[in-house]
Amino acid sequence: MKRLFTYLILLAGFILNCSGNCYADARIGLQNLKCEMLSNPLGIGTIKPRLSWQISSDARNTNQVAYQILVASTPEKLTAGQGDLWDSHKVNSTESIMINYAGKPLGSRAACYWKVRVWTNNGTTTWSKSAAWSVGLLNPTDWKAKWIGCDHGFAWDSVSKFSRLSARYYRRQFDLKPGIKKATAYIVGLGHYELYVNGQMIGDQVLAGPPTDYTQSVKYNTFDVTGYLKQGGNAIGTVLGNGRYFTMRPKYKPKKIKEFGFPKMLLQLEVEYTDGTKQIIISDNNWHFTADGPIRTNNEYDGEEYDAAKEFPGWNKPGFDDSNWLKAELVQAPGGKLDAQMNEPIRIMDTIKPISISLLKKDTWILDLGQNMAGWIQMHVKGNRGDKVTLRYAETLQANNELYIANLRDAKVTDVYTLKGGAEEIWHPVFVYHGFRYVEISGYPGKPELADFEGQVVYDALPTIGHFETSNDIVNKIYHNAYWGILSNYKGMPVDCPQRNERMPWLGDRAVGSLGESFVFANGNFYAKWLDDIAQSQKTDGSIPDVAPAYWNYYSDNMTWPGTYILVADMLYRQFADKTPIEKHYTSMKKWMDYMRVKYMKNNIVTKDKYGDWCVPPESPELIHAKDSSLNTDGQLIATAYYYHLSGLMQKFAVMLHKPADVRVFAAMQQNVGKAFNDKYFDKVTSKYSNNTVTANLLPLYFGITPAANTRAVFKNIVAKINEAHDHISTGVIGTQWLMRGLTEFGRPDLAWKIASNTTYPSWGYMANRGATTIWELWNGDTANPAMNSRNHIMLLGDLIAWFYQDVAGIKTVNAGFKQLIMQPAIINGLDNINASYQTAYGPVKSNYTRTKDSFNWHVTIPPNSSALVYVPAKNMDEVTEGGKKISAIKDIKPVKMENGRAVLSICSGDYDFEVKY
Ligand code: RAM
Repeated sequence: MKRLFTYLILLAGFILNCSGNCYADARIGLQNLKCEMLSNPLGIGTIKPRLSWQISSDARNTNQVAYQILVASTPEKLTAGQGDLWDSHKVNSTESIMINYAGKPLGSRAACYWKVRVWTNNGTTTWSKSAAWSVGLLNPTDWKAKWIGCDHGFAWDSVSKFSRLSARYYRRQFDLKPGIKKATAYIVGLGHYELYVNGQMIGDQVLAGPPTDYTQSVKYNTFDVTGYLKQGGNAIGTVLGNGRYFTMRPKYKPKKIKEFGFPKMLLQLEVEYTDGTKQIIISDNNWHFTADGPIRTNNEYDGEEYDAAKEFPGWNKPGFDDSNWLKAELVQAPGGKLDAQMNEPIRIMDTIKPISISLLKKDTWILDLGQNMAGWIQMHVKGNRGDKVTLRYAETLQANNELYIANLRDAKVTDVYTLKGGAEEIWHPVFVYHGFRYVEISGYPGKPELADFEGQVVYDALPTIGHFETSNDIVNKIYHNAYWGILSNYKGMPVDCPQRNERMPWLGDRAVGSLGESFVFANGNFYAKWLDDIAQSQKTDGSIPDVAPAYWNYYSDNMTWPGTYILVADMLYRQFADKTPIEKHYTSMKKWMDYMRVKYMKNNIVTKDKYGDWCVPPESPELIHAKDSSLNTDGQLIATAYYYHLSGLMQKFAVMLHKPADVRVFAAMQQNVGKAFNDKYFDKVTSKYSNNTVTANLLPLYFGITPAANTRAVFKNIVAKINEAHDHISTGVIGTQWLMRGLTEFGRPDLAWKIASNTTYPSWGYMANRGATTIWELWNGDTANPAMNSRNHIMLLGDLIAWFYQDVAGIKTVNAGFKQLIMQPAIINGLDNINASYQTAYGPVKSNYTRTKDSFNWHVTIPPNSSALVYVPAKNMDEVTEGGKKISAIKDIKPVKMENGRAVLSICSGDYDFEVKY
């Protein structure tokens, strides 16, 4: 085969020329077809979805040169090669992710079947396997269903600070004709729902659907239920739990806690027959309900109580006698716009076998899962009708082996299961979750055995896409703790912690953490949804809260927490090449920047802050916050530095969106703010900012406020300050967001590594050595006041995880979405081995290296249709071999230059084994 194609890309100022090679026998294929980054896109909320695919190839230098997409309205047409909705024909393009659908206009309910084939420099693929998506109900008039519910409690309920509300069970029976072709169910169940058709549960989602500000947006789910229905009598059953709709603490602090109301639902089942006719079953007052079922109460903070003796077998099947059930009431809609859920559902993602069970006192046992987690316990139990098992959850134990619950505040976190008796019973709660490692079990009939319990780990179904392992055990343990911390706190929104009476989506915790997380989990849709939550919580004057959805009312106006709105939009673009959040939110972001400027900026200094450098290691072990002013950083300095940094991002967004006037405004703003910042906080004699904390110096240095001539001196002050702290961390939530990357960028990755691998206080390793299996809220989490001391909080991770991937493993995107990479692992004494991989939208990237005193071996994988500049540590080009050959003899590798002890090489896709012998 002849060379087919040569293409040029502009990469970090270099022209790379990745020319194709002749692999006549190259096997090239297509995989992972995705629509809107969702693996199962049913009932999506857009008629202009974006399509992506991955190319697989056993040849190096495989680059797409053209593609053809076919979209058909039926699988048969697609098989026959008829793209009746869209035939893109051959499009000469290297783009393989986020291709905008450009076929016939789609409408509500459109079913789309699609496939793609690509031409590459190494040959042409056959058509991919087919994939599908469908469109949801886009117009309000598509909805014929009515909201039903019951806007009051019952005798056994209580609407008080510690609310108790039983689950509501709804059912409807109906007849269907023969010849069912297709049936689709659309459902909203607030706060949470379970859906059954003819006795079978639909879907494997749990804690469905996603939390929002229900007065702004209400998410519906779509299910294909064709296979569950039959001609004749059918039944639908739903169970409604409280979730965040009926809040956990009603009538308690009305100014602080948002209340929505009693659980309610909307359901529409659309049935199509083979003869072309249609039938629709909707929620209305023909449904029956009861609140007197087995789930007696469900409260996210306090737990779930289930009385199996109150079960009513067959309630969700046809033929059940519901004559003593109540008639469903028509109720007010929650107020928010009906939107399709476009982020992954929550599922049981993992299970854990407990490691021990021990008797605490008569009839009371302590179960240890060995891992702090969020989810619940599934229990097997056999006993008499009416036996009650109580499960209480906690993160740690007291010295006397009792649960330590002081840090849960007033969350009762107690599940109670009442047995129906007879055969073995298996149970777990469904509308609440807990954050815990230990479970206290009391009232269990007989002797509970380890095998009777299983931890079920519950979080958003985001695939794990990163792997990071080093030769350092403590760093590996920290990574493990971070991994568990991150997943524990995905609950349809990023919450701060999963255990105490809080669990709130605090913005500041994710400012930079979300970037690190994006290397570990495919969180693109998740964070895109959260940006919508944030936008919906913006006040008309522009103010953005610290918690969004604003279940807690915290419009405190500061730069660091709300600023996450802008940082996350940038993250989604960089990591996933998703430009939509920037387009969608630009106006609201700008409005917020203007609001903060007009209201709080004086002489180009932002005069308002709230949290400072939250949670620095304090001067004494029991404190939550340092009182010693030399440890804290001036809040106005932090706010102003963030204003500068965020203006830079707004400038970048304005360039992307072709808004030249805004580009000028934000550029001028940056200049003015930067100047005022240096005038106010920089001491030219000592090169120290303000009171010389690491954070005070690091923010201006890393953000580029520090004049070029002073950067070395400022960096020296940072290093001196860290040395003064015996090479330990002294930053809180804010400083830690830039620390590891800052130290690395200015030439001290070794110091960053020291901080990352410390085991003495304060450090992530200290937490691990004190038994932590997640990350703590406080550096001194083992000694501090329990009032604010969660053991599963991830805000103190700062930029650690991003740094692990970007700088330690050396996997970085140049622009958006890893089409072009910079592979530049930091070389650190004492770090001998890295084993890292990351699934980009193009496919897997790998960076595995081993360093000995006389050699450096580095395995690199770059996925098809992307390219990289690799930085191999070497004194000169000749020292570097690949696969045992000198690089000058390998045509796939283009030497670019020598730079700071690195041979910089340009490579395209494929596997490479670099070696340097010293
Ligand atoms: C606490 C939580 C949260 C943090 C806020 C400011 O309630 O620790 O994570 O963002 O404070």
